[in-house]
Amino acid sequence: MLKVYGHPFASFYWKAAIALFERNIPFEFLMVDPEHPQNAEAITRLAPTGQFPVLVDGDRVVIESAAIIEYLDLHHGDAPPMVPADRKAAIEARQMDSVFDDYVQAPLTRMVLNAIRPENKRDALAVSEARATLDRTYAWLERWMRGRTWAANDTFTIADVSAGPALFYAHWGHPIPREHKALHAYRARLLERPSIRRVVDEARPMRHLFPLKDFEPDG
Ligand SMILES: N[C@@H](CCC(=O)N[C@@H](CS)C(=O)NCC(=O)O)C(=O)O
Repeated sequence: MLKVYGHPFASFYWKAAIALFERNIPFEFLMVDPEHPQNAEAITRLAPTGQFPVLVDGDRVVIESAAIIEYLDLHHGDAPPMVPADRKAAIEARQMDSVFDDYVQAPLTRMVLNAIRPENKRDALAVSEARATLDRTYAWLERWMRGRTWAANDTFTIADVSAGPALFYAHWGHPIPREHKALHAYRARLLERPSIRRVVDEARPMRHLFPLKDFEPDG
């Protein structure tokens, strides 16, 4: 059986888990936390900086959420691929996967990492830059999503797999302006998707771990 190292509250683990749930692939979940030091030790060996998700399939190890999703497309389950087989369509799906990872999830992560530092090591400038990046990306995504159901090619793809965790957490840390109606509607659509509902629900008992406390998530 496939093994996946991760943490139920971690957005990049969510990407792997959503793809696994979409494809109905059973897997053994290996929790990375202080109570499972053997798992933390394993990913330190398997991934360059000890980050997760890490997928182990027999003697094959796959790191990086996008690579894991493509690996599952190729080797596991018979659902439509998360990266479209058509190469032109795949470009848009990969493009939007990067937009959500790099310009939504990444600035939010910078805010979270800043908030969990000791108070005298916090960096207000980095936080305001992260918030400005989110504002610009939200405005761009609002224009992009008008008239669309899903983020790329109008089928559910790796782009939406990334968008689910990124928009869930980003809206919690830095709310999407009310007037971005297309983006709000897209986020709501993502949260209705059973695979995404499932990761949100599995993480629900850990919500107290989220360090940006100004706003309660609506998912
Ligand atoms: N580019 C990586 C990012 C992975 C990542 O940032 N993982 C986070 C959890 S969501 C992590 O391992 N955090 C713990 C750490 O950095 O020690 C991917 O797409 O998988």
